[in-house]
Amino acid sequence: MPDDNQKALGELVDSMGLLHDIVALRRRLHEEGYLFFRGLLDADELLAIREDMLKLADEAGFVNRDRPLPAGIYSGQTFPASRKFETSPLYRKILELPRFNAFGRNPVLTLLYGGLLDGPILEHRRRIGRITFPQSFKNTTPPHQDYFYIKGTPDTYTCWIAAGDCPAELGGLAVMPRTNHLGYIEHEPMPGTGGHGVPHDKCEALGLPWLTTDFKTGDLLLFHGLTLHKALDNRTEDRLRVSLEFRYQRAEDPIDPSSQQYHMHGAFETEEAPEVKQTQ
Ligand SMILES: O=C(O)CCC(=O)C(=O)O
Repeated sequence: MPDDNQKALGELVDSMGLLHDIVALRRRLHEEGYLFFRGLLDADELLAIREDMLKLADEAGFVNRDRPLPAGIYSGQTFPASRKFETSPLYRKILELPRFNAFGRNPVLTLLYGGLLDGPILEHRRRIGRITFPQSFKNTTPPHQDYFYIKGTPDTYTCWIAAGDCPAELGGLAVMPRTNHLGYIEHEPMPGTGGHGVPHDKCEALGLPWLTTDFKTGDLLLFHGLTLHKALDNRTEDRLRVSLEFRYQRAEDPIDPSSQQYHMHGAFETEEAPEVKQTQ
């Protein structure tokens, strides 16, 4: 059974109407800790990335071949007990995909962040292309602030992007607005997950709502490094959730060396650097 992490969810506020007003967007980002843009990004490009990722998942045996590949239906094959998605050969291959890597430098994101951060920006090499399996609730990303993992500067901004429509039951992302003003909150080991986070009851005690939406391909959610956020459970019977993360900061701010490496650097079984020809 999923835990209670889907209850009492409010709706993200769409900032598309402020796209012409960068000062208002900066103010809203500072006040709320997040910005959401419905349909800002190129949906065709995202669907192509989704297909690239699903092809790799299919080669690894995780996609049901009786259904069209883009539907992303899970085959039911389990990971060996000793291996997590993030250290698997499949994930490592995803991190090498040229179209996925190039998306972090697309002009819409680059111009938007340049405006929001009001100067030269740096995009982290630590890009993430995630596949989340249905009914795998212990792997649902717990509430956390990215600063705990990303370090460097708290003024790092994450983009979370669904590659394929992602209604709430497929497990989108939820943010807790205005938590960027609370400073760093202590993170604890989250039993059974292998990761750290802020326990759900501690988050609820803050008295702020969790906000999410039924994400569509092309939507962009971005948030500050101290904004609490969490994944929702993928409660579907058999659908794979496919999502992307890119991170940006001011070029002049401190950066942790791990953000200049591909994600999970040092943790894979084979450790040659993934080759990404177009974007380096
Ligand atoms: O998609 C997820 O499961 C987690 C995403 C996340 O924590 C992030 O984008 O920082």
